[in-house]
Amino acid sequence: MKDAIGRHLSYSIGKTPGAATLRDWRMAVSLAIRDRMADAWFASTRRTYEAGAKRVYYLSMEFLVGRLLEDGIVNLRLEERVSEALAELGQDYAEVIADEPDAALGNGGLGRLAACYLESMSTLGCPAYGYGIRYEHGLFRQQIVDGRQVERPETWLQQPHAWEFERPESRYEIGFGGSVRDGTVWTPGESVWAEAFDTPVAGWNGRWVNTLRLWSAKPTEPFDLDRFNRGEYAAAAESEALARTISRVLYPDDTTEQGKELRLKQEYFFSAASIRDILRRFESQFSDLRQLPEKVAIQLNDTHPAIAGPELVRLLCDEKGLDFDEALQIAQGTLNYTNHTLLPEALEHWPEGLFGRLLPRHLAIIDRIDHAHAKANPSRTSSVRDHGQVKMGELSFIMANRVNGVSALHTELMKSTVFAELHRLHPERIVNQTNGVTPRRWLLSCNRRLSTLIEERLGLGWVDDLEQLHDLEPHLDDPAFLDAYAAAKTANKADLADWMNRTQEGLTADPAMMFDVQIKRIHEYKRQHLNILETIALWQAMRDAPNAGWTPRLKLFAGKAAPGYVFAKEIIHLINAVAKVVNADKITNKMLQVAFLPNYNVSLAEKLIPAADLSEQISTAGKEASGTGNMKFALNGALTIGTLDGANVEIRDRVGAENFFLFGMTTDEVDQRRAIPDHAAKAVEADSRLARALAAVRDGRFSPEDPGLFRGIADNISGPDYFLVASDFSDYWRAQREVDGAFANAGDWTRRAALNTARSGWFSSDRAIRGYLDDIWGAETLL
Ligand code: GLS
Repeated sequence: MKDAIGRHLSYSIGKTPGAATLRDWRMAVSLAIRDRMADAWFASTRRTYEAGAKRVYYLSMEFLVGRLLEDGIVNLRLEERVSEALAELGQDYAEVIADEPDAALGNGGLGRLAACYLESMSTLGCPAYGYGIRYEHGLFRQQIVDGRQVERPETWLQQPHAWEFERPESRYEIGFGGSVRDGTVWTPGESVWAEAFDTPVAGWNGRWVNTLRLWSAKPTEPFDLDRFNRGEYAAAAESEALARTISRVLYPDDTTEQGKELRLKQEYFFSAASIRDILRRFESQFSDLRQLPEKVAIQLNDTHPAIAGPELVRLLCDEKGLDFDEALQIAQGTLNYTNHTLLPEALEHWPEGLFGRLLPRHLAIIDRIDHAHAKANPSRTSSVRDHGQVKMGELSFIMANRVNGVSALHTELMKSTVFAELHRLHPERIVNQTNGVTPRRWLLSCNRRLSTLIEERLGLGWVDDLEQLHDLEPHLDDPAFLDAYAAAKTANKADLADWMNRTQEGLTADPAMMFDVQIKRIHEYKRQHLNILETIALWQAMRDAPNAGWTPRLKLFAGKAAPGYVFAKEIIHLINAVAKVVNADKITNKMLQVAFLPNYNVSLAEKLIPAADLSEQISTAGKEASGTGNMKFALNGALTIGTLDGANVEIRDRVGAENFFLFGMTTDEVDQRRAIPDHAAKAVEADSRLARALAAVRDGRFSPEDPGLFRGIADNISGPDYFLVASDFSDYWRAQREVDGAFANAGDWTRRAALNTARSGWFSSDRAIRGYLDDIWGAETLL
């Protein structure tokens, strides 16, 4: 290992040890680890060809992979060798690992799920490819300036990326716009190249390695030398800049017409390139396109790649010469669709004008698909095109062999709400696959203290068979085990507290406090504002009775708000404003501290989750499709305070109701409550704590220099309150006080935390992928 690192330092990076920077060392180690993946990578491909096996293709706008070096080292079981080698070379292992920038190619749970699934597919030996976009800047980097979110471009690719292989020979010309002649001959008005970059994804023990193939946009028109020579430098580079725009950022602000167009271009760009690549690979091995459903399963991760359906039909008809009905049947046998949200604003639809301008041939194909479907299902009343919009959820459903939800509750709600009619017509099509998380990253490597303790008791079999964690339960009768479990948590908290106290102004975190954590995208349905309101009420109650024996708490928040989502940004501002006041209050600040940690990403989650005592999963029932953070917390021994929403329901069933703090209305109760006029005003009237906390927000207690600053939030909660913050407040307060009481009994708390770990094995992404293999893809594993 030492030689391998040394060789890369000299011959790949071109530095001597004396001149090498931390980045140089990190690059050299990364290349040495990547080398060790190569043989298994080639072998995986060879075995897939030899077996004539079915391949799985996971198309996703997001792959939130985070850092890759530690993942690679852990999965190849090279940790000791690397840390020893680095020590001999005078380098610090942890520093080298931490030098890697996060690949922030995703927004939240949907993108992280795609990353966990890729890793699990490799662990299980399922031949698979991830297909997405190689965003130059990924999701924005969040800074907090004067309490407010400021977005800065993410710069992860400004330095060479150690893990990828550029494949200039694998490129496809992707067209947009133009016109259609004779009904089928599409001549695009402009085009770009989609060029492939491949990253190997190694599973546990490095026995199988799959590929993440990300597309980068390149100009088809070379740089304009004539204009350059005339001194028109900017104009000369214009076509290149325009082409690159397509793979520049994740989720461009689509509140403008240009933003919408760019987003649709991105979706077509990566879907079309992927479909062509899939067909090319298929045809290199098989000759009959009718075999496609037998040899290929394509998973559409949400509706973002939905255009892959019409594109596949188009290629089969217009380019391969199949007739339309046959092409449609082949495509429907090959494609599957995962729905990740029921929120109407997140279910994609495109204005027909824009769609027809950019993808004229596809719009005609969508109409034909829709007509064929309506003909076969005469009782259907809805259609893909509706009120001048093209509805991508409907399209995805119609084009899919299987459609899945991501938790039991969410799947049932899909059947009874957004897809009620299509479900009636195709009652066998919707299936459930509750989400999962990879135990390699989310326990073994992020929580060394706990995973070492588990290894001492159970060995390492649980790492790829997570249900084995059940075998911890007998150890809970051993006081030494519980002490060690508590000690691991305390040490994780101490590390986090040290780091936060160094980096967060005004904060004095103490590991003896309860670490109460809410980390996720900032959204009204996730109700960070319910949490901060309860924080305010708690602070007021503490000030009233400072000696009432309060359980000391640190409230931790992190998460990004979409740049155009004004209310979510106000919530961030309010949290920071409350933190400033509360942390400075000498009466309460030994009992209550609040922090908003900037730039939430995968690496920050890896720090926070192992140190959490309490996991906040407090969405309005029916709104959180599943959640995956909730699973990571339970696995790492945080108790959940949560509503009956998404996968919380299943977590509670498994860890036991007595080890979960339930509060709030159910999905049905939410609907009933919303129907009551003035539901919020009534709730405020009935709860004096809530009224007082709201008054403090409204009257500028946290913004003395601008007293009206947060009035909008208070007015929303006591007015329309669509997400029912006010109506759930009292019960949330009650559950939080139950948490206080439980935390005060340290021994019992530890036992309950350990039970959460022991009973979370079902939430492994290996289990989820087995479910997809059996119920959706009909594919075999080769290990
Ligand atoms: C999401 C849901 O909001 C989450 O509840 C879910 O866990 C995740 C993965 O299935 O998908 N849908 C979405 O649009 N973003 C998400 O994170």
